[in-house]
Amino acid sequence: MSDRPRTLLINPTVTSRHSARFPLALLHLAAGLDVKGSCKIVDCNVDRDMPGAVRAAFDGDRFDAVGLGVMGGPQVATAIQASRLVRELDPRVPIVWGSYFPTLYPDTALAAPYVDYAVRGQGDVALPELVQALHQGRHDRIAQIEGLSWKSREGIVHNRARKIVRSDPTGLLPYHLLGDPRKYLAHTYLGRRTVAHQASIGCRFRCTFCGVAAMFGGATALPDAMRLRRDLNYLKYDLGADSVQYFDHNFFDREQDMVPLLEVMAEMALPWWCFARADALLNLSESTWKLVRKSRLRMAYIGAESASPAMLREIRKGTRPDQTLAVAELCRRHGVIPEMSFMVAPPVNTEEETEHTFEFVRELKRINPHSEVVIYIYTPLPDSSRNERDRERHPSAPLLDADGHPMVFPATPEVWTEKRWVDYACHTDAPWLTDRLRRRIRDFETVLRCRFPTVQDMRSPRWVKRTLSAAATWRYHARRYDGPWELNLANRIVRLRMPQVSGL
Ligand code: B12
Ligand code: SF4
Repeated sequence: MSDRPRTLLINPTVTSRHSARFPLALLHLAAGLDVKGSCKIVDCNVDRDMPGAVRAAFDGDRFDAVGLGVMGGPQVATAIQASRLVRELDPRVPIVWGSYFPTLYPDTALAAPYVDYAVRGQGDVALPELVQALHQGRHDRIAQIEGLSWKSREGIVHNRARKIVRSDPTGLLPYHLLGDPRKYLAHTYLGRRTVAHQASIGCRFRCTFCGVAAMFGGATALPDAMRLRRDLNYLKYDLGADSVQYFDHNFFDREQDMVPLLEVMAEMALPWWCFARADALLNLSESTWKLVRKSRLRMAYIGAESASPAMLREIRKGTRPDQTLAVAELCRRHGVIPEMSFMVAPPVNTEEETEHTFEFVRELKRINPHSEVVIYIYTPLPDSSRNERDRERHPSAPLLDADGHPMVFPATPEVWTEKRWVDYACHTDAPWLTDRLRRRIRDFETVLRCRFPTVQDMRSPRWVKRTLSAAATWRYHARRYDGPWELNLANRIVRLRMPQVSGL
């Protein structure tokens, strides 16, 4: 083996080829690994024959470690499949899982025989340190690597947590490792060649339900304007991108820090989409809004979460329902579409909260009919998976299933692949829901989706959307959501798009 460590990074399949975007996590890791070694990336969202692609990666090559990014939900099954195959191809190569699943559930990930190491939180520095130690046979260093969980003879060891860093590779991300990066540009509502980009890392808030708070512990790191200019120049002029989807966990941070970034974006004038908070947008001054308009912000995904002030307090969201309504109006004035996400059916006051949210959505639509609405089931994280500090300061109430028994979360990745747990991870079902409420939520969503088809649906012709909207109008006005058989039938034929599953 050469004296430079070599790593294989795998993005197990999680979405359709059409929805595949830059695997930004693996590109960030590759930038760190490339400093002292080299690596290869296999993106199974693009290489649809996952076993074939993994086998081909091993053909004539050897690795010090294989890293897989694993998000809870449908990716757990494909990560298991890829990890088992890696073990078969080279039983000696250590397998490392990183991303949200092993961060939230490190013991569960390490319960699998095909996972040797779990990286909790950011991997940009932890993974290169691990690979270097493995390459040099320095197993004594493993216990010092912050953010790492691993198997010792005595059992699972969780090393100290690692602080978030804005790793700043001197150059661009190593896009060339993906072959031709242009294959990741997609035709979306924003433009014909939309690119995915991440400017800042983390989020300074600590909402109890959010995986981002568990991953980054309420910290954020912004890029400097020069770096953003360099990145956007490359994406726009070298790759030909005409619009940007920012994956930043929470784009609008403190106003004074955002202005230099918005100035760069206004120069580039690439229509964009981002995650944002209602309070941050409401606090922007008129002059900053002018920059936002100039930069061509088209849509902001805002976590409205709930119509109930009490629930918003309980989940420590830090925003209020009146701010959700106010930001819908503000966005209307500035020509930005607010894409509002709600979490219905919480474990307590389940039906009442849900109906209250339906009414609130109607109010939102009245204020700004262009608001897009995404509805999830509120599926809280188990206390054990929250960030250590938050767990101690604000322990959450125990979760009970429909029969009042304490919920037991899966102890192996395999159990997380069962439909009920995939649904839990994807916020589409929870054990405390009754069949009646499940149907009620589905029916409300159907009526709403038909009445107000999303602008993100590029596939359905305009006349189809108009016809469906007209067909759904009487139900929406009369609040007759239950059993919309005619809309279900029409939907089966045209299959309206669901952004909560496929992204933009
Ligand atoms: C892009 C994306 C997707 C894409 C996948 C990518 C694609 N299209 O090709 C799609 C749209 C498919 C998707 C789907 C889902 N997603 Co998603 N997604 C994201 C998003 C916006 C960006 C991820 C990203 O690239 N980040 C940029 C990189 C740089 O950061 P990172 O991923 O955190 O990576 C760092 C660390 O995690 C770690 N790391 C990551 N991988 C690895 C691998 C190794 C080996 C190591 C060592 C370390 C490591 O190091 C990285 C670099 O610092 C995040 C939110 C966010 N801003 O991160 C949500 C997010 C990851 N998704 C989330 C969820 C829940 C989902 C779903 C499972 C459910 C849902 N309802 O959204 C669905 C599945 C839907 C389905 N198919 O049924 C949650 C996860 C939270 C949690 N509790 O687990 C997030 C955080 C959104 C949120 N705020 O809730 N998603
Ligand atoms: S919900 Fe949004 S604001 Fe709250 S911690 Fe998660 S990313 Fe940050």
